[in-house]
Amino acid sequence: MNAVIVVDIQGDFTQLMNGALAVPGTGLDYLHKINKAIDQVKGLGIPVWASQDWHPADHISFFTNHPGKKVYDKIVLQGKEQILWPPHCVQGTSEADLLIEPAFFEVVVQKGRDPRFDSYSCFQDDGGQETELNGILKKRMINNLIIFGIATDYCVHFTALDGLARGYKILVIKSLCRGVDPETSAQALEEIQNKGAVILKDLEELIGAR
Ligand code: VGL
Ligand code: ZN
Repeated sequence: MNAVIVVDIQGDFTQLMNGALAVPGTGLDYLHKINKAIDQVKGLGIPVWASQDWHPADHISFFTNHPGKKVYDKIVLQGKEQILWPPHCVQGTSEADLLIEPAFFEVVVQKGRDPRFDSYSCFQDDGGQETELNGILKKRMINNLIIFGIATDYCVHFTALDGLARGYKILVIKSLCRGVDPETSAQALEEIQNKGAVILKDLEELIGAR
């Protein structure tokens, strides 16, 4: 069984909404492409889910919560590199809203809710706390995950890695993803491909591959 996960299509990640962490290539055209893709996969009978970055105002990933640090500085947290982001996707703000009609989604998985841990992955945060995603996938007997959205080099990357580690077949639709940085985005796609993910150019390739 298949499901699509549309990752973090939220105001703060888009140029369209002048977001705090606006990712290149996320204007109105991109939103149109995402909406069209959701329509197409729904037409194939594939359930569409979404993730939503959902941080409290005192979240550890915000540079503003680290006195003396600047935006995009890197620090080490629990032995892992942490980029200090501009405050983004703060719970309850309009910039954290999904830019796609929420009724389109069967399931919306929120992540990064614990102020102490960042969570690029939709499966679990950096403290090891699982979201409900794996349980719901198992319950619905979904073993193929089709992933696209923002950001290629962060949430798409780590959700794909965690999905592979849990034994899912992972397909990423490249033309429907946008990355913070071209270099780390290319590296992310290469890494997940080396670990067994299938990178498809576009949705047509997916439909052809079924
Ligand atoms: C993300 C940076 C910070 C993402 C979330 O969802 O890709 N990136 N928080
Ligand atoms: Zn975040």
